[in-house]
Amino acid sequence: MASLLSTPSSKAVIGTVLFKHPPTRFPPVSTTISFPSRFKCSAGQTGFFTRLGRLIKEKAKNDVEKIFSGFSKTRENLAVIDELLLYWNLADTDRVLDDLEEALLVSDFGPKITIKIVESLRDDIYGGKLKSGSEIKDALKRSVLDLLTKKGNKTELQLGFRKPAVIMIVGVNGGGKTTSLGKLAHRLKKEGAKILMAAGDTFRAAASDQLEIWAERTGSDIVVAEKEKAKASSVLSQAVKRGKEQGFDVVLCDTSGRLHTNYSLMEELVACKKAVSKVVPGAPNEILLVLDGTTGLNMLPQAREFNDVVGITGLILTKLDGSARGGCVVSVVDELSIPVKFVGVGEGVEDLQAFNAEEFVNAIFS
Ligand SMILES: Nc1nc2c(ncn2[C@@H]2O[C@H](COP(=O)(O)OP(=O)(O)O)[C@@H](O)[C@H]2O)c(=O)[nH]1
Ligand SMILES: [Mg+2]
Repeated sequence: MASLLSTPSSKAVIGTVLFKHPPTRFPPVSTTISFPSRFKCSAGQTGFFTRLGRLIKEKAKNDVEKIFSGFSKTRENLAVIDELLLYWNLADTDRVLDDLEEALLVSDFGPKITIKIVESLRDDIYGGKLKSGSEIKDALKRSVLDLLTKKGNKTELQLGFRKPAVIMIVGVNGGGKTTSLGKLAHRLKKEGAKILMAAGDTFRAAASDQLEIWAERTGSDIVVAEKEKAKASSVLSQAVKRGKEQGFDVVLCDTSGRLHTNYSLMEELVACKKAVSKVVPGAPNEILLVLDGTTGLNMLPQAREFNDVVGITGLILTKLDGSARGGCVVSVVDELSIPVKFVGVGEGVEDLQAFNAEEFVNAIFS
C-alpha cells in the first residue's frame, strides 16, 4: 500500500493489461489514462453491460467442494431427515413431519418458511402425490430450489446501459463488504472492464487503506477521501463524476459497516444513493447487501431493514467456506424476493462465485 501511495506517476503497461497508479485524492486528477477495452462494443451500445453481467456469472468458476464443506453443519442438522424418511409410512406422517419441521428449524430455516414447506409436503402426502420417503425428500429439495429460483431468479448483475455502471456494497461491519468488492473488481477486470473503486467507508481511517490494497491487487483505480470523517456521499459522488468523465465502465462503491438498527447511519446510505443518482441517472444500478453466511437467522432482520431503507437488488453471501448456516438464506430470498448473486468462499481474489441454487440445495441436503 505504501508503495502504491508513494508511486510518483501512473504506470500503464498496455497489452498485458497491467495497471498501477496512485489513488486519486479528490478533486480528481485531470489525467485520463486510456485503457484498451477487450469489448467489441462499447458502453452505451445495447448489450455491453448485459454481456458483462452474463460473463461474470458464467465465468465465476464454481468450487462446489468449498460450498459443500462450508455447509457441513447445516447438512449434519438436516441428515436426520434421511433417517426419518427411511422408515416413513403413511400412518406415521404427522410424527415424521413434526420431526422434519424441527430439523428445518434447527438449520435456521425460520418458522415461516418451515411451516410453508412442511404444510405443502403434508398436502402432497395426504393427497397421494408422494408415496415414498425418497419422493418426500425429492419434493423437499424441489420446494427449496423452487423458492430460490422463482423468487430470486435475476442472479446476473443488472448494470443498466449508461456508463459508468455503479454498484454500491452495503451491510453490517465485518461481513465482507470490502473483500467482496475487491473480488468483484477482479472478476470485472478479467472481462476487460475499466474499474474505479470509491472508498466510501469514511468512518475508519484503515478502511480506505484496505480498499487501496484491493485496488493495487486488482489493478483498479480508486478515489479516496481527502480527509478523515469526510462525508461518504461526497466521496461516492466524486468517484462517479470521475468515472463519467474518464470513461470508466464500472464504479464500485464501498460503504461503512452499519447496524441496520442505527437510524442515522441508515439515512446516510440514502444520502449516498441520492448523491450517486444525481451524477448518473438510474445509478446505482446495483445495491448489493453483503450477508455473513455464518450469522444465522439474524440476517433476516438485517436484510429487511437494509431493503426497506435503500432497496437491495442482490445479496452476496460470504464466508461459505467457514461454518455457514444455510437455512436462513432461503428465508431471506423467500421473504424479500431478492436474489443471491454471489457467494464468498474465502479471502483470496478468486474466492467469489456466482450463486447456483441447485448446488446450494445439494450442499445442504446430502
Ligand atoms: N473465510 C472467509 N473470510 C472472508 C470472506 N469474506 C470476507 N472475509 C473476511 O472477513 C473479514 C471482514 O471482511 P471485510 O471485507 O473487511 O468486511 P467489511 O467490514 O464488511 O468490509 C476479513 O478478515 C475478510 O478477510 C469469505 O468469503 N470467507
Ligand atoms: Mg469494509
